[in-house]
Amino acid sequence: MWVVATAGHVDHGKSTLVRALTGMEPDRWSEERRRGMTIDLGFAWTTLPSGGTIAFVDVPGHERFVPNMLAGVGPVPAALVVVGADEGWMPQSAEHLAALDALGVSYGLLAVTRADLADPGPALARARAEIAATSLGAVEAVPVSGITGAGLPELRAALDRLVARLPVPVLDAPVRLWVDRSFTIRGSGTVVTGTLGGGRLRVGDQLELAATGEPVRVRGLHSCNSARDGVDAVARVAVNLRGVSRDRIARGDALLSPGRFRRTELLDVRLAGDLAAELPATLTLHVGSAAVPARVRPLGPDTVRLRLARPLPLLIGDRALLRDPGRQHVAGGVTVLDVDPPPLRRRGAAAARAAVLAGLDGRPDLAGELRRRRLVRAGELIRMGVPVTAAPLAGDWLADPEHWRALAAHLTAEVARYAGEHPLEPGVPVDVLRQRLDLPDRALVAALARPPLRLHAGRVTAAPADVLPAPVARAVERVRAEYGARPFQAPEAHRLADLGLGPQEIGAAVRAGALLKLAENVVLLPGALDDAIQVLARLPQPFTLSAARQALDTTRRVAVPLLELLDRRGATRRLPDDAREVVAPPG
Ligand SMILES: Nc1nc2c(ncn2[C@@H]2O[C@H](COP(=O)(O)OP(=O)(O)O)[C@@H](O)[C@H]2O)c(=O)[nH]1
Ligand SMILES: [Mg+2]
Repeated sequence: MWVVATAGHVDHGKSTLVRALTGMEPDRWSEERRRGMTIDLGFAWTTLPSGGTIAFVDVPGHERFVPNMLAGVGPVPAALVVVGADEGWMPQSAEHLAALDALGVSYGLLAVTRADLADPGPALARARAEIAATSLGAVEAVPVSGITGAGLPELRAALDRLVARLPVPVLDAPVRLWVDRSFTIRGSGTVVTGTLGGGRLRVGDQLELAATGEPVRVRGLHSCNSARDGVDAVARVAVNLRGVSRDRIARGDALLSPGRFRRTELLDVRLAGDLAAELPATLTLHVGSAAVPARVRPLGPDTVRLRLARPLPLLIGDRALLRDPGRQHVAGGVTVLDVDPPPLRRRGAAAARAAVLAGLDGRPDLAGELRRRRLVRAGELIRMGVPVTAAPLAGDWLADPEHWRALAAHLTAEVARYAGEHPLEPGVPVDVLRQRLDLPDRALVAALARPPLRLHAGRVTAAPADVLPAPVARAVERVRAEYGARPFQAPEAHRLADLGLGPQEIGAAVRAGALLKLAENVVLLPGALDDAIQVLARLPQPFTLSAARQALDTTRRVAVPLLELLDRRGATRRLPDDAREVVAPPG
């Protein structure tokens, strides 16, 4: 299916033409039919000569209802511009065309209606020239009469040629269905309709209400009045929602693929045509079917920051329109450059921001976003409309390569600084580094701690474990000199204190493999374990604690924890009668 919106001045024959093409009544309201004037959007569809289905979103032409018109064309990529042959180019011909141009609509067709009432030539020439100057470019033009039917076969053929040129919809795109109508059907509950421009919907799908983020489930789907299990873009679609009351969803809201959009109230945009300095301070932003008041803050000559009265699910590159409801004219188009812009707090921040925006064009650019944001989650970027093609560094974090290198250098410096401040600690706790580098996630510290840095037991260290602070190394040397010949004599607590070996120093020496700790304040030199097994293996097996103590020429203070350590290592085995035997004599 293809969807085309009408455009043009009131009473030029848009609804009549849609009626003639489809046999359906686009003016849904009795008031519209009584007054003979379209007030709100109308929907009708037909089969083209090629066999494809075309649906029309018929818009009101009256200037009072321009917001309704914008809600209709916002999500639609193609337009049928209608100009009356007798009246020719009129104010809302111009305003509607300006709106299509602002939204970047680039596929269209011109129908010069009421051709039975006047020579269509002049109106056709003028309209074609006006259209050629916009995003629509050169369009086919067909004179028609909605009353006599003259020209309708030619118009149908031209519509077939138009839809054949329309871009192929992206079916794996996330769904953002802008709601243009919502109503209740007895027995079914809430139904919303919209133009599905990309992606696919299935009965049972879970979606998100844009206004609140609330999850909703698709209970039923209709397209062109027939029930469907699934609907692929492009299509007019009616979605029956489970468990959503009618008052919670209305025109301007949207149904979204979960997790694929961020709701933004603050965005930076580029103006197409308008000068930032000349815009009023408050305007209405029209995008999709939504119309939201926006505070305008000029940044550069053609860039502004918008603060919306309520959040919208916008993506980088979205086209929208700023309109001044008071002055009743189209202010012009905008392209969304950033949906998560930095706050402007410091002096000069606005000017700096303007300089950044000057280099953006609304095309999502991963490398550029990383450069500007430095560190960002992949999911955040996807929700801004930036395709993520790079692998995350940790968790789902991505970083600008240059920033990442700077962080790694900073981390190395902090590890060295901390080692200087706390020479006896086995490295810097990960959380301390996370804070010092102002990182949002511990996983990033781990990812940055690359060799020669090491991450062990929640700490990052630069020094290999066997490098001891000099005073500790000297103390260990003294122990070695004094006790090397009496390997099972542990220095007394007061001797350790004299040597400057407190609990922290002993801990550092043990981690470095320079001392062996048997118990609090009981240390031996590291070779003592192997030596002890040699000695014990020469005893008659099994042997008692007392026999071991004598053979090792030591005290219970050392022998008890030493044997227990050997037991734990599996070198000795403790028997039920408290005697022991050597399990694996040294080879
Ligand atoms: N003679 C003639 N009258 C037309 C034609 N198209 C529309 N009209 C009449 O013009 C008036 C406005 O038409 P309508 O379709 O409501 O215009 P819209 O406001 O653009 O939707 C109605 O009275 C129609 O009957 C046409 O091609 N020929
Ligand atoms: Mg109408």
